[in-house]
Amino acid sequence: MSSTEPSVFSKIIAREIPATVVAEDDRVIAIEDIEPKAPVHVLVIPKTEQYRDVTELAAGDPELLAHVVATARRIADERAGGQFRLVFNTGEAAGQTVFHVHAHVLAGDLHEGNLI
Ligand code: DGP
Repeated sequence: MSSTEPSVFSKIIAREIPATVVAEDDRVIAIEDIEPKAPVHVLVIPKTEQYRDVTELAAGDPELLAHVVATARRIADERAGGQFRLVFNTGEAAGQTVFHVHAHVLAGDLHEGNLI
């Protein structure tokens, strides 16, 4: 993400790009992943794009990180009986493609084949 071009997630938050929104409040939005890797695959995204990854978010706004985790918990409770995997890809070599911090909430019939 360059500092001048909004991230794809900022465009979704601004409703410039469509997405299936499953939860939203003043600080985060949760959307269905466009390429689901599990029966439940939701992204929980802080609305601010000032943090590129979870390490920056943890250092800069730990309360917002806790809110991301609590939102993931609630979605998993509602949709997957409370059992879930929470993934923050961190860095290009680790599979991160969007440099606007986001949590993958994965649940339902997880196995090695749908690890992201
Ligand atoms: P990561 O590889 O951790 O940076 O994950 C980025 C995820 O974002 C990836 O699973 C696909 C998803 N994604 C990318 N573009 C879009 C989009 O336009 N809409 C939705 N819903 N998801 C997207």
